[in-house]
Amino acid sequence: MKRILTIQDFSCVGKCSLTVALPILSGFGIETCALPTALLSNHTAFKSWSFDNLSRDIPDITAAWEREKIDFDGVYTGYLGAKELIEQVKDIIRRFNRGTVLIDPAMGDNGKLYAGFDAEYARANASLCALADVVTPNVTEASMILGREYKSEYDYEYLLSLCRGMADLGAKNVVITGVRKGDNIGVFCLIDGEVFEYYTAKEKTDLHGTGDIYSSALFGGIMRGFCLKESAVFACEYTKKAIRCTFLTDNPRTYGAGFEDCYEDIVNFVNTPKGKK
Ligand code: PXL
Repeated sequence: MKRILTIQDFSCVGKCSLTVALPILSGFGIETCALPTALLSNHTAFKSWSFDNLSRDIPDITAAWEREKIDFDGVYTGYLGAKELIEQVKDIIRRFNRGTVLIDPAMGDNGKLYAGFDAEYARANASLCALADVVTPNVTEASMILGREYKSEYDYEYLLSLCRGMADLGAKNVVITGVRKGDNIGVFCLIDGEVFEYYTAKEKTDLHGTGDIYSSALFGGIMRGFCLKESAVFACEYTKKAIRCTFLTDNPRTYGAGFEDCYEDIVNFVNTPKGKK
C-alpha cells in the first residue's frame, strides 16, 4: 500500500482540506498521513472563525520523522494559511518525499483571495508550485500566482498562457480547475506539454471545498496508477456527483459538498479494469 503525506489546514467544521483529503484518499486504498498547517474552528467562508498557525510545531514533527526514518510515496499540499509555511512545506518535500508531488495552491476563487491572504502570499506560492509534478490552481489562483490579470471571461489562449506560465515556474503538469465553458465546468490541462480539456454540465450553485474534493480524487487516481488524464476525468465526475448529492440533503451549503453520498464511486473507479489505466 502506498503511503502519502497531505499537508493542509484542519478546519473543524465545514468540509474542506484535511477533512476532505483524509476520507477520500483512504477510500482509494492509500495510507494517508496528515500534517495540519493550521487549526481553524471552521473554514473562512463562514462569517467568523478562530485560526491557530501551527508552523511552530513543524520543526519538532520533522525532527521526529527524521529520527524514525519516515518517508512518503507522494506529497499533496493544499490550503496552508501563512507565508512562513510555504518555505517549511518546500523543505518537507525535499526531505521526506520519494514520489509524486501534487500542489493545490488553494488561496482564492472568483477573482478574490480568501480572507487573510494578499498578493505577496500568492506570489510566494510560485516557488512551491515549482516543485510540483502536478499543480491544480483555479483561474484565480493561477493568475494571482503569476501576477497576471484575472479574467472572469476567458478563452483558449488565456487558459493556455496560464498553463504555460505555471509550467515555466517548473510545474511538470498543470490542471486548471473550475474552468467554465458555456454551461459546463471542468479542467484545462497541460499534460506532458499537450493541452487536454474535460468538462461536465455545471450544477446550479458553487459549493465550498469542491476544489479540495477535486485535488484529493485526482491525487488518489494518480497514486493508484491511473494516468493523469484518466484521473482528471474521474475527479471531474466525482466532484460533480458530490455537488449533486449535496442538493439532495438540506445541509447548509457552507458545510461543504456531500462527497460521502457517492463514496462507492471511488472504490468502483479503483477497481476499473487494467486497460483503463
Ligand atoms: O480550499 C478551501 C479552503 C480550505 N481551508 C480553509 C478555507 C478554504 C476556503 O475558504 O477557508 C481554511
